[in-house]
Order: sequence, then structure tokens, then C-alpha cells
Amino acid sequence: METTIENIVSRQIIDSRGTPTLETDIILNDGTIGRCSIPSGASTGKYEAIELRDNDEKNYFGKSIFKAINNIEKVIKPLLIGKNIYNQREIDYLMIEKDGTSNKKNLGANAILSVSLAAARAAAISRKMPLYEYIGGIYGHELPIPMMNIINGGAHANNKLDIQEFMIQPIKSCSIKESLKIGIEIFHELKRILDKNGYSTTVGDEGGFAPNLNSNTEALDIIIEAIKRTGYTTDEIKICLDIAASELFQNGKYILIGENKEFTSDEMIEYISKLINNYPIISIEDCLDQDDKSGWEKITKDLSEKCQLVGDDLFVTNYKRLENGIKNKIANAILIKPNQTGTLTETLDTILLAEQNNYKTIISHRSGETEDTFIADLSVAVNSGQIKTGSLSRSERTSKYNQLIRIEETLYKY
Ligand code: 2PG
Ligand code: MG
Repeated sequence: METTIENIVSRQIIDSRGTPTLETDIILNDGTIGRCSIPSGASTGKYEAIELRDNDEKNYFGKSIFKAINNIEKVIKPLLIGKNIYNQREIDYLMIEKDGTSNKKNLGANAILSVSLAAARAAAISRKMPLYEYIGGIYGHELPIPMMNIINGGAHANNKLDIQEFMIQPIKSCSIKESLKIGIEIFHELKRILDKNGYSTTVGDEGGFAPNLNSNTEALDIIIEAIKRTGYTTDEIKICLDIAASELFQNGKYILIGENKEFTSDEMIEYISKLINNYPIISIEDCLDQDDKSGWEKITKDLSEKCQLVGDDLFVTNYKRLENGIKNKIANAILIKPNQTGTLTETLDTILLAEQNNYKTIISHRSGETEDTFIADLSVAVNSGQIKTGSLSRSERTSKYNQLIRIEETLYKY
């Protein structure tokens, strides 16, 4: 008997910022239930697929998602009932075609993605397989190295830091448990240092500290102090940044309010070069605005040998935007967020395109998250090698790390 979709049920739940989001259950004819919930960004790129919200200011400040639920109930459910659950590509493309737009604005990328991911999870459970194995087969074997976000700024905190994310990455550790041990020790040491210096140790949206430091370099210096005091060196622990520069770009200038500076594209590139030369930084995400094409071409030419240059708002996990970037020799890595594109199939196609062109992939959470751990499995399934899923605090962040700990137990080490 074919295993097919028997029912789809969606509901509004709450994300880590207290904002409504969508959860979907797919029920199969063998009784299996696959469930998935959807994250949400704050520093969203302008080319992302559309997250459908009700925009009714009188309810949940416009953020409820009942229109998306209605689209699943009235349009997606009739389309998918009876479909073979193991044909992910068919499920996804039926929804893409029904939506009929390039950015999923009719049905909503949140509606479509919740069904797409819940379908994959239902299929895995029905086949009695871990999710990473269902998606990746015997090919999925590599645990990612985490980029752990220990200081939050930009749109994720209400401090003066212009840079959105200051992350540490233990490049020499070989297991998830070891990487997390390092991250946790540095995170707690950082807390002690901040506290001693009179800074707040409350955390931002992604669980990193959000102190009101005076400058980006002060944040970098304190992180290095924490690394050293914990007994590690900057040969083994490196720094990664997400500048989220599209948020800083206004009328052709990069406005760094916290630093009291206004940069042209060339000056911004110079500023970033200096940071890379003066600090053990090995990866920078969205160092320039999503539309600063000539700036991206220049910085890739200048710095791609020295540093991983990651496109987030730049590529928005979109196949065509990445294809264009490859053609124009822009960036050398791509951040992968399934909700920027809206289906698992498109996410996998973009990852494959990156791999075929020697672009690194980093599977990523959003700043608004749920306890769902799908991205942890995805990172292993596609051997992305890197994951960005926040700090070592707040359960919506640690749930992904904890899932990687479980996956690590089941994987052969080579
Ligand atoms: C980013 C993400 C996740 P947001 O910019 O990379 O860290 O933030 O989800 O707010 O876009
Ligand atoms: Mg980013």
C-alpha cells in the first residue's frame, strides 16, 4: 500500500520573541504524524520569500498568521491529500506551482515551508529513519562545526553595537561535544568579564550577551580575553562575524551609529580589511549591502583568500541569486535558511549548486526561533560542515545543539 498524506493540520504557536508563528502536522495513512514549526527573521533580506502575516494591527500587532493557516486548510490540503509522502519534490512543486509567484506571496512561504518540512519529517518517521538519514541517505555523515554567537548587536539587541553577531568557531575540535564544551566555557568566562567590568549580562535575541559596549573592537577584545582566560588560543578558536550590512546601508552609505562613522563602500571594505588583519576573524557574513554589487566584487577579489565571505541577505538561499553571484564571482560561501526560499526541495537545490561551485554552505537558524530542530538534521544530511544556530543559552538555540549531540552518538566517526 502506498504511504500517502491523509490530513494536514496547522495552528498558530509562539516563537522565541513572543511572536506568533506557524506549526503544521502532516498525518499519513499509516498513522504517522510529522510536525514542523517555522522560524522568523528580524534583519530580513529584501529578496527573501514572503512570510505571510495578517497585518491586522488590532491583533498581535499585525503579526498573527491565520491567513497562512487558512491557505493550508483551503488550498494546500486539497492539493496534497492522497499524495505519496516519499515524493518530496512533487509535494513541493505542487505548492510552488499553485502559489504561482516567484516569492510565494500568494500562499506565503511560511505556509508552504511548514508543509514541506513536516512532510519530510513524516516521511522519515514513517520509514523509521532519523531525519538526517532520510534526507541525506548514507552520504550524510559530517557533523557541522558550530559558529556560536556570544555577543548580540544590531537588530538583535538594543545596545550600540552595529555588528549584529560576534561568533566563535573552534576550528580544531573534532566533535560536537568538544565544540560545545569550548563554547560553553568561553561563554561563561565572557559573562564573568562583562560582569566584572560593569556591563549587563542579559542576553539578546539569539542568546548571546547584549552589553552596551562602546565599539565593535571592544567586543572583539573582550571575546579574545575570554578565549585566553579560558585557556584556549586564537589559533584554535576563531571569530566569525555577521555584519548584516544591509541594515546599515542608507542612501549609498554605511552608517555605523555606534561607531559614529559613515562609510562609502570602499571605506567599508577598508574597515573590514583592517578588522581581518587585526583580529583572528575567519568568516564574515553580509559584509556589504545586498545590492552593493561592485563592492561585493571588489571585496571578494581582495579578501576571499583570507576570509570566508558569506552571503545571507545577498543570496537569500535563492538558486538564481546564487547562480548570479557565482557568475559575477561574488562571495565564497552561502548561508542556508530554508524559510528564505520556502521549500526543502529548493533549499537542497541551492545547496547542491553551492557545492558544485566550491561555495561553502552554512545551515542557519533565524533570530526568531522555535524548539524545532530540523536544521540540525539538515546540516548533517548535506554535510554542510558548518552550522549557525546561536548561543549556548535559550532553549530554542540549544535544542539544535542538543539534537547534534544525539546525532553524533549514532554516526560512525570517519
Ligand atoms: C542572520 C539571521 C540569523 P535574522 O542575519 O543571519 O542570525 O538573523 O533571522 O534576524 O535575519
Ligand atoms: Mg545574516
